[in-house]
Amino acid sequence: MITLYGANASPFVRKVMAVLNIKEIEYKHIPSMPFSGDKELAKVSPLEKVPALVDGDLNIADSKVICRYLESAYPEAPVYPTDVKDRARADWLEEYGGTALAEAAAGIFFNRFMVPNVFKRPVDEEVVDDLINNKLPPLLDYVESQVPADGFIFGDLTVADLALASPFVNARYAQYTIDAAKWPRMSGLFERVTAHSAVAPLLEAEAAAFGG
Ligand SMILES: N[C@@H](CCC(=O)N[C@@H](CS)C(=O)NCC(=O)O)C(=O)O
Repeated sequence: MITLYGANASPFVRKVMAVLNIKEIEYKHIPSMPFSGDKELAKVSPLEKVPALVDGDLNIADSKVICRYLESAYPEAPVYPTDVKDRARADWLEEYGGTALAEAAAGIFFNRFMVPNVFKRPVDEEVVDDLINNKLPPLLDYVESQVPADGFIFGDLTVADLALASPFVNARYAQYTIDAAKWPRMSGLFERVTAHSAVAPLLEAEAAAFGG
């Protein structure tokens, strides 16, 4: 049986959990918290980041590595497009969602929630303001040019949709929502991803902790 390590409110852990749900793979979840000196996490995740995954004698970390492994090992219910160019574009959007976009969108959550509650430091609203008003808008402008007005980016829900939407679940916990007047496509995609049957139950489970 697969074991997944990581706090379910991480945008990266949520992405992997959604993939496991789409593929209907049973797994055991160990709710490891990064930044906590968790010795068990350090054993399975050398960089002490979440997620990490163990499948029999295989131990890997990093959501992109994990999602690719799951796609290869459990090909039923694909989570990446099969066309070579679509696949490359999906890989790029996953990269974009997991780097600059996550830093800005999940960064709002990090600063408003993690900083006071986990690191016990006061919230610096100037940092949050910079993320919301300077960092995020050009990133969202680009995303808006990449996503469809209806449905998902490649027809069925893929990792590309999950990677772009997941950081905004965190942002929403920190009172940020995508302005539908400025970014109607991404706002709509976010609503569709979060309502998807592979994602909605995850958010219900998180809601108990974050009022989601
Ligand atoms: N590229 C990694 C990023 C994972 C990541 O940064 N996870 C955060 C939690 S959302 C973490 O574990 N941070 C702990 C740290 O940076 O020490 C992935 O896709 O899995």
